[in-house]
Amino acid sequence: MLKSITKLFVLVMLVSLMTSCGGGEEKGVYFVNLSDGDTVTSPFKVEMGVTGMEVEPAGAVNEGKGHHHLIIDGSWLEKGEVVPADDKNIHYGGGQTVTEDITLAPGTHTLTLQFADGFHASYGKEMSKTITITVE
Ligand SMILES: [Cu+2]
Repeated sequence: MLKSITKLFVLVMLVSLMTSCGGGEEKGVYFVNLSDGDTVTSPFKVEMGVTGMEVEPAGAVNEGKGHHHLIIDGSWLEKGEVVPADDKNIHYGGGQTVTEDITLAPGTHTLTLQFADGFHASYGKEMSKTITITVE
């Protein structure tokens, strides 16, 4: 009896250890196809990745879910701040993770990925990533 309880205990410990490893995935966003310092030509493709959260279309606020925004020559937004909608702040409210047609003037630009909730309220710096690219 005691032996089987010990076995069960060890099993439970192992399972919880494995689960916590999987759940310990760091939250963040990243550019799948671009790196800091890259040179591109317009129009160019931007693939957006996220870890620790899930992409869903805009409309309702659900915990742990949201959509991507691409901020051109701007900065990440404080948690709770609503992402503006203009030609420098592009929403992917359909739940898109890729855009094929970003066109920018030649020169140096920053691209910021900002993850935000279903009402477009920023998840803050933790859920953002900024890179600098050169457009030829
Ligand atoms: Cu949005």
